[in-house]
Amino acid sequence: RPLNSPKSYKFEFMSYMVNKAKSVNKALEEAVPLREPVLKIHEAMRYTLLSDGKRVRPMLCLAACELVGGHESTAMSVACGMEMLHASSLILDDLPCMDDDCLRRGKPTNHMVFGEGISILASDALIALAVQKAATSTLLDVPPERVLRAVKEMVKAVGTEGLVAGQAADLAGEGMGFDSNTALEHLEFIHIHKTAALLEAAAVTGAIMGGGSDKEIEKLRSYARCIGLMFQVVDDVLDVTKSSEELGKTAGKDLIAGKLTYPRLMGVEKSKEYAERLNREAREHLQGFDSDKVAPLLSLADYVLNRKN
Ligand code: GRG
Repeated sequence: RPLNSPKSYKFEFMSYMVNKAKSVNKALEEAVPLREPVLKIHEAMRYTLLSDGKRVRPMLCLAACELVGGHESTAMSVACGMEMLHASSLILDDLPCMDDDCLRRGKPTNHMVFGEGISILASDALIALAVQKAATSTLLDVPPERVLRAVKEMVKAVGTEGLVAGQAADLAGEGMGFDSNTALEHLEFIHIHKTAALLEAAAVTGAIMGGGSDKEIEKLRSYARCIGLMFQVVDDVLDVTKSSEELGKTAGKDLIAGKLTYPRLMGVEKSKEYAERLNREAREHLQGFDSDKVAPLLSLADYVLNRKN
């Protein structure tokens, strides 16, 4: 199939995603098996971890590992760990004291089903399991220095240099007034920490496990950071186009309160241009890699830019 045909290219990527998601789902199921006696805490962990997600973070981790010459199995435990950290953050994000959501991935949120107490514990346990799982990679033929470096990147992406920092800034900004400059800075800080940090860690840990050079690891970090920001810009644009409200009109004006979004700050057209620029930047960071092996990551960038929901 010619790779320059957009249709066949998309199809190739979709089947790549589906295949990677299948192997990740199998490994996740094995990582949190249903045990006797069935405990509510295990059910709660499995409920969110195994529910229908796109598995973008593990896919990114495995693709980065393979890009630098490693094998899928080398990074699988770390890839599963990345999805556990993601699931943990989704559970917390949905709590009444955070975003207070009742639906996630088409199902009632974790706290709606299991109650807030068990839900918080399931989130904590998923972080612990993520680190435990990644650490077991030492049983493979991977030098322990690599495993340690990967674990360090994983936990960094969760704490006050990652998810926690982004969420804290999000909470602190609620109801605050911003002028257009500080608003953009604040929004970018939130997304770099809440979304890009975990995607970055996924790509970086994959490259570390696969034995990538420092230069390769940093290129993948920059690529994933662009993907993370682009994801949020596209998300905001989709929200506007879906609700068909002309939020773009407020661009450039002082923002008193309400949810900060890119269309609100720069208008819909400029937001779309920004997303396209991030896509170009993401691709530039991949220059110099093997052109066949880099195809999944190039396609992922296009997929994030062009998704419709
Ligand atoms: C201590 C783990 C921990 C977190 C504390 C609550 C919190 C801080 C951060 C929230 C982070 C968060 C939920 C950000 C949103 C990230 C995002 C883009 C979610 C949607 O990702 P997709 O589209 O979802 O990959 P699926 O369902 O496909 O996995």
